[in-house]
Amino acid sequence: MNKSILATLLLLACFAACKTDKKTESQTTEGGQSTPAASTAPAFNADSAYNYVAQQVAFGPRVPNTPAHVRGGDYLVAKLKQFGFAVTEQKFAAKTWDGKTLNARNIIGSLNPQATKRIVLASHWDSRPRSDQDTTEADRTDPVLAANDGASGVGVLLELARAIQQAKAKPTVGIDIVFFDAEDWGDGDKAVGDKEPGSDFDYIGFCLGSRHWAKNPVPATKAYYGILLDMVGAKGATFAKEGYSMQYAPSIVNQVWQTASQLGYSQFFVDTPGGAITDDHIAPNLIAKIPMIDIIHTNPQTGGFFHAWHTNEDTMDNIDRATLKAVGQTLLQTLYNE
Ligand code: AHN
Ligand code: ZN
Repeated sequence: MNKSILATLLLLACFAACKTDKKTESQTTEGGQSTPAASTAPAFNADSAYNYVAQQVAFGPRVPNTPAHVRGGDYLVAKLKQFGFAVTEQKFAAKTWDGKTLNARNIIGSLNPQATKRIVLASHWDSRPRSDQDTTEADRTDPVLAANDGASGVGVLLELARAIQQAKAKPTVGIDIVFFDAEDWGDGDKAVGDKEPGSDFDYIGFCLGSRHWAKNPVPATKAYYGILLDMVGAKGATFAKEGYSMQYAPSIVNQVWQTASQLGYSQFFVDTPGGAITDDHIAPNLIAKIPMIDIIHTNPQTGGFFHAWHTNEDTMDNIDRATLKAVGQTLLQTLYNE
């Protein structure tokens, strides 16, 4: 083969390769217009997410004002830094409905801090101080290990952070991961008169960290929207379209559920209206005016929470990699679609 034929063949080969590359950048619709195709998100590693849940649980219950809470918080700060996020620790004194003062800390990790279009991803990281829903009365004063009710959402977000750090293609939006503290001190039976000023909404003693953050948002740039994760690790979890999410941010709910459906996760993200739940998305919506939705496991039969909610049984035994994967991959794809 002479040199000029070889050069022509190489040129043709390169041309063919370039042509196939281009195909992934745009798609032609039936109408003939070219629309940008969503970039494919990196893979979410469910084993890795599971380990991040287990590592939090290994500290013991992360109840505010205990050494396990301090160690658990330090672990989250270290992980976010390791994954290349700029970390802010928002320390504050949280006043509880039963007269206690908690040394609380919201932990915020920011990626792509210059981006003006930002998305908040949140989960509470504290453990409930009492297992008041336990069937065994003697166990009701025990703190909750909080594998699902706390650590699961945090584990998903840590793995999401790691997956983005490893990925060649980064999302174009800015991302703020917010770990809210002191969510779970509330009491629906005893706490009264904990209303949001100017609103009928009663927090019944819950959500102290998200209320502090919503009044003092970090970073100050108002997010385009937010997604809260709560109890996203149990086997066979179902996420109905939570009531306040549908009231404040229906388009975000439908966008996330549609992305889940496209990825084959409709058995988790069920197309059913759910109850309205007091949770960490309320203050961001009411105070910070950020449309934030809540992905939360409820039982479609009873409308209640997952079976081990606020009991001694909220352990790693309930955590299932398939659920973590469905939530994490859906979130990653949602970010890469922006
Ligand atoms: C109520 O119990 C009213 N809301 C649940 C908020 C929560 C507690 N999420 C997890 N733990
Ligand atoms: Zn709880």
